[in-house]
Amino acid sequence: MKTLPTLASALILSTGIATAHDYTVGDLEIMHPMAFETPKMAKAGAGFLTITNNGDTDDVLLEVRADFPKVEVHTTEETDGVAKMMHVENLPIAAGETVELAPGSYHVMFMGLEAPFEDGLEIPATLVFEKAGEVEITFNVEARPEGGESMDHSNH
Ligand SMILES: [Cu+2]
Repeated sequence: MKTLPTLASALILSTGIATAHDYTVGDLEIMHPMAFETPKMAKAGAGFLTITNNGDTDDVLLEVRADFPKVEVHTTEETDGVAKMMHVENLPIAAGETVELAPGSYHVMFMGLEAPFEDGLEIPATLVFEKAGEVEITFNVEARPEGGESMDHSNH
């Protein structure tokens, strides 16, 4: 019978490619900011991360800054089977809650790319929260999983 690796050994094993990386600012924990590689001609790419508010006060993600002409938080809404993206000005991170920015839902949209995102690229960014303040993070670009959901933002 195979035993599952303990958490500690799993963490050691994960150092290398696609390392999970975390950041903390105030009561907020920011987990594994990443982006998928983009098609060659893509003019935009999407970033994903998870934010947990361990505090007793609600917070709000006000802004994401990165070195691109435009960076916005988007949400994806499906109307009549057509997925549409909408700009979210303020993303609430309620006390005790975890907000996931994931494919098909919220995401950070990097717009006006001059070069595609390639596997292994690191994208520095700053998250600006109403209460917790600013935190510098890095989005790690990862290869698209085989048969994964397409997140082509090229016509965005
Ligand atoms: Cu978008």
